Amino acid sequence: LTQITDNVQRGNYSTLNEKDVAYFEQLLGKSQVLTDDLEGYNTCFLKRIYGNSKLVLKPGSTAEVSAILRHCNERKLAVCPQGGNTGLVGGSVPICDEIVLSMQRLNKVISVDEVTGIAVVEAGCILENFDQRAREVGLTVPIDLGAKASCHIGGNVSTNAGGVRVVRYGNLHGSVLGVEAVLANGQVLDLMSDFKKDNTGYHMKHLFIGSEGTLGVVTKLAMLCPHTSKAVNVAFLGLNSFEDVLKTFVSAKRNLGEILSSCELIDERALNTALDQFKFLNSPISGYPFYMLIETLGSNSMHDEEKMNEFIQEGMSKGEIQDGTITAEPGKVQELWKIREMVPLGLIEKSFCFKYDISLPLRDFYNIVNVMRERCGPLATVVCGYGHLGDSNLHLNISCEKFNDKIYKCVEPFVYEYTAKLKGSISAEHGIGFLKKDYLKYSKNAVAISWMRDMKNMFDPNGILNPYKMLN
Ligand code: FAD
Ligand code: S2G
Ligand code: ZN
Repeated sequence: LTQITDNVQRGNYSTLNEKDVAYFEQLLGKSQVLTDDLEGYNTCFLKRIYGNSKLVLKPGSTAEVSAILRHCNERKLAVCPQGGNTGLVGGSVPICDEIVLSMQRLNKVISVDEVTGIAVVEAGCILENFDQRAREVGLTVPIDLGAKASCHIGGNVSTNAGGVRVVRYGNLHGSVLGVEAVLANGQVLDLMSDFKKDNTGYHMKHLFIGSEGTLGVVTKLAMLCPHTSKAVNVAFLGLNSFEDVLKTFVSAKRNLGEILSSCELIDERALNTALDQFKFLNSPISGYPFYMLIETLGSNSMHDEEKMNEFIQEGMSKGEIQDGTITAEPGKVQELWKIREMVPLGLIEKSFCFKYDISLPLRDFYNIVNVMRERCGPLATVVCGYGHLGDSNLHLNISCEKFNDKIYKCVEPFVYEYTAKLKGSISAEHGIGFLKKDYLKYSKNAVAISWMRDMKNMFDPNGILNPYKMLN
């Protein structure tokens, strides 16, 4: 089976030896140093990359991460930091025989302050666990995505993940107050802060948000967590055209205003694929070309329900919304969200899927789905679009029986050239990783990329942190 990584030239890194393993075992304890059954750590979520790591290390503290990196830097051993391994761009698994640095044991929620809303958490904390702990004091983590049961908050920060509530909470650059990271030479960079405002010098924490493990290993975070909302309403709407989708989005912003917390789009093929693959899902409506999941988070149920009803009535009276259901009942809310969460999985359940995560100008948001359906013809089994309409972030998915060069050449680099022509982003929220690094040039110019390389060389002169990723 030819691997997408077969033609990668292994960098001139040292090869692991027994003395290294002995050092790590003495440092971490034997049980935290794995040398077999590493398949899971070597396999990316989309099963497109199978690394060849011979060693997985599971540090339990910042000091241990520091000691590991110091050793690897001196020995020039390549390292692949790994969180929940739910990344979709091949960034979280080794490409050759890099050591996997698994953050899973650095998973403590250190503190959650219900007065300031500030939480301090270790990078390897699973997002859902972090959110559950925050909810104990009436707070919530300002990011939510379908991988929450497995992804780590450190992985979310390292990929600058977006998710379904960017409409409400913005992205992580706004909610991360402080970062602790360990640099390639083992130095601990303490950029932690308990404040929203700290205008002292360069704002270095932002360098680690979205750096995908290439500038340092994030070990701790300070996050601003909003209060949970007393009133949660979700509408699941059926619409006849993308023009109606846009009108409904504008109306939602106008009529729901400050309580609008999510605006997701699912097209008919994306929905039907999920419903076909997962019989436990049940959609309250069917038969429309487009669906929108719109959520509000507010403090007054009566008031919010009234606003939501008026918004939908108006849309229906104008013929922009054809059908829909609204609910505030927690079980039903969860059921509707489950539909959205299972959409990406439905497309990879029994097929190979080319997944694109692109930002496009809102008016052009959906055209590319029709263009690709036309261009791929019978080569594809499903061509569909869904995603974060509120952020202008489309997930174009092109499924086929199995990977083949014909369809590959039909879709890439066409999708990226199309995106670049519209001055869009070739990666809205998933990052670059290994799979998209050849396409970075479609969204960042040569001068910017050269400065990125200089920064990488300054932070990691031996290039041991997540090599073969992000920058060619
Ligand atoms: P990993 O996959 O383990 O790693 C991701 C990258 O971060 C790698 O480059 C890795 O080296 C680096 N890294 C991980 N931890 C650290 C650390 N502590 N320090 C330094 N570098 C680190 N993404 C979105 O943005 N929005 C979505 O809506 C979304 N939905 C998803 C739904 C599903 C069902 C799935 C499977 C994935 C989804 N993703 C989404 C993609 C993925 O969940 C995110 O990219 C997530 O942030 C990855 O977190 P992780 O802990 O799994 O990181
Ligand atoms: C989403 C998840 C993965 C994908 O569902 O919002 O980010 O691209 C995606 O299907
Ligand atoms: Zn997404």
